[in-house]
Amino acid sequence: MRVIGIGAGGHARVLLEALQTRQDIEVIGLLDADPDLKGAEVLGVRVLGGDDQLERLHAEGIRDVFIGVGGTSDNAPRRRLFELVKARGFEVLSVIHGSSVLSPSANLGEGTCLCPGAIVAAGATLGRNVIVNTGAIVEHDCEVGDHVHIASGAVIAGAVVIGEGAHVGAGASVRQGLKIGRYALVAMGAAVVDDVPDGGAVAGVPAKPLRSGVKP
Ligand code: JB2
Repeated sequence: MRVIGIGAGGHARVLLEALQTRQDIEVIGLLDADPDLKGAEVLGVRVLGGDDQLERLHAEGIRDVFIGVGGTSDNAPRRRLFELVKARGFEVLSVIHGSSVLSPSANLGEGTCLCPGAIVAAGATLGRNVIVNTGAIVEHDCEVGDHVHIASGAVIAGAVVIGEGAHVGAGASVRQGLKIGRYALVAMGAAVVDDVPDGGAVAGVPAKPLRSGVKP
């Protein structure tokens, strides 16, 4: 299968390395919004230009992309890219690193990626375009919405519900059974012991609000 990657930065390299171990996949190019990167090579794969290349690539028969743009707090750009490629007729690959652990009773939506050492436990349900980053743990029976990013080393205990587009920062922990709202932000290293409202932001140990919630 011939595949295009969206983005040519750090997250794209993580996913590219995982894909380059697969015999059935050939990453034939990357697209990046930075015009200065055109012609550059990332792990031996050339940057072909920007997202305006998608139409041509589709016409040439490419049907599969991976979304290699991550982010550190705002998941709206990744949602926009997911919607863009779907509107152009592409399928979004779920990149599952060989060192990750995915329970057979867990469910992953389209384009959801597990980075090196990530663990997704029994009965967890993850939506579309989710990142479970390096070494992060999503425990049993969690429900994770579309476009969520669970950053490196974060631990989501059992049966937590995370709304669309939320960001859980590196090394944060979320107590079992809590609800993290849509597009909420959990700062890195936070220990979350209470629900977080839609659009809310929390930080610290135990985590306290940084801003109040906003209507979804
Ligand atoms: O709309 C876009 C777009 N917006 C930004 N389309 C395309 N095709 N590319 C886009 N980009 C490109 O994504 C930028 O020009 C840049 O080259 C790349 C993002 O690279 P960067 O290394 O800055 O961030 P990242 O998203 O790969 O990684 C962040 O998120 C990861 C999950 C970093 O903060 C990492 O530390 C983190 N692990």
